Amino acid sequence: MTQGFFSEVAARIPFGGLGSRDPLTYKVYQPDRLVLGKRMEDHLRIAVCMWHSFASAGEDMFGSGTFDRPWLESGLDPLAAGRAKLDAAFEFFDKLGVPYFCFHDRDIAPEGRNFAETKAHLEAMVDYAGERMAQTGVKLLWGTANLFGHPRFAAGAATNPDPEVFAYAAAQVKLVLDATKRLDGANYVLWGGREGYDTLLNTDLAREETQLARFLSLVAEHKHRIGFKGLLLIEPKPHEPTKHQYDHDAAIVHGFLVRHGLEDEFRLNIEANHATLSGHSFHHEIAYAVANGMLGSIDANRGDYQNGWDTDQFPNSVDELALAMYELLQGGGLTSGGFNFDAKLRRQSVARTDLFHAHIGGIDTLAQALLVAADMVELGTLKRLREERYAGWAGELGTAILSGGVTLEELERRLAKGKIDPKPVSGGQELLENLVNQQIWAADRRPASGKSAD
Ligand code: XUL
Ligand code: CO
Repeated sequence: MTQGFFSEVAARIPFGGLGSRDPLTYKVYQPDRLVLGKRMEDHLRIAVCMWHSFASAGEDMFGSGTFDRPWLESGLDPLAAGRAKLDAAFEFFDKLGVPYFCFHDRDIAPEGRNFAETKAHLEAMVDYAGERMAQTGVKLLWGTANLFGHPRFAAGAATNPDPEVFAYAAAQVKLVLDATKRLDGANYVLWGGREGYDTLLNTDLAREETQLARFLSLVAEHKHRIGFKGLLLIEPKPHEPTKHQYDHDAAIVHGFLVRHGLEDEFRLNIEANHATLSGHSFHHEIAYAVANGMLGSIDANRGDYQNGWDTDQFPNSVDELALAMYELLQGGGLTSGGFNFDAKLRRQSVARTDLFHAHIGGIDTLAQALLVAADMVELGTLKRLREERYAGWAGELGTAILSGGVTLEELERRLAKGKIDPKPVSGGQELLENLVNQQIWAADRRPASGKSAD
């Protein structure tokens, strides 16, 4: 195990169980524990992101970096600093014991003086990441291109009024998709960083939609040309940084893809805090994606109910996550996607060890939510009540309606004959809420002490 930046953590974080007093142990997460016949690690496919955890020093719009991150200090040779950043990151992934990581091109490789130099930087850093991956066994969940940080993208990338910016963004995505394939990444993500508008006064909506569709078609074509086997994922977000982001939420992205015949090429990367920013719950966004065969991967985090912005905190609510996890399990679970911690430390969490506390807490929350959701699946209560609620649709009337066998006139005739007389039925919401809470509170699933359940 590499030593260096996280020497206060000597070895891999062990399972300690709920009775453990050691904060640097997992209380619930056990990679090998079987849940519905599958290892916990294979259900969750956890990833750590490079941007918040290794490429940010904790700056916000009012102040500079606060974090203790020696690889980000000013005055360092950019490529040497880039290698140190990857050394620190892989030491962390390995000690945390997670199977995956995610990155933007700019997280691992600095922009050069021109495109050729930027490309050379990226290739050097991708090679270096490949070495670290081989050494630690940590894999790439997804790569992505940063098409929002540089001033050239201030008016968008694919949706920019200037086709030269479109070309630049396209070339950048090509390089990162090629790199993701080279690193055997499981997926490639497109978050529409500044694809949206600050004001409608200078914006041609129809034109920008056409540009975005063309861009995504080019990406899908390139994926097939190079034989990349992973999923292409679009990450919805309703606003921030622009006032209105085109990829507003799961349903809007889905509609866009269907309009442009791209629905078989892309899946969704659903982020919890983006869901709540769009006025939906995370539960809703997952349920929508599952119901429409669009679920790809998940960015795990949470917002703050007092604030209307993307606070990207680490998830800590089993109550909320269990419901999303339940929909996910009902939909067959993740395939090539995973749970990526697109989450950042608070600015006062300056110690490097805070990265461990944050991720341990987030991972345990996901693990506990998985256990609760698996219990709900096994018990089948929600499924049975849901099925009973729609049972009428399996009868003669329901089948006739859905198969197109009746007209409005026929339905009116049936009503007139007094054959149809619907009665209100309880939706049972409070009962269902109690059943869910009962599962969340159930004590018998919890490992009682520091002993591993296996
Ligand atoms: C921004 C965000 C991004 C994407 C990747 O809100 O979530 O970090 O996940 O570009
Ligand atoms: Co994200």
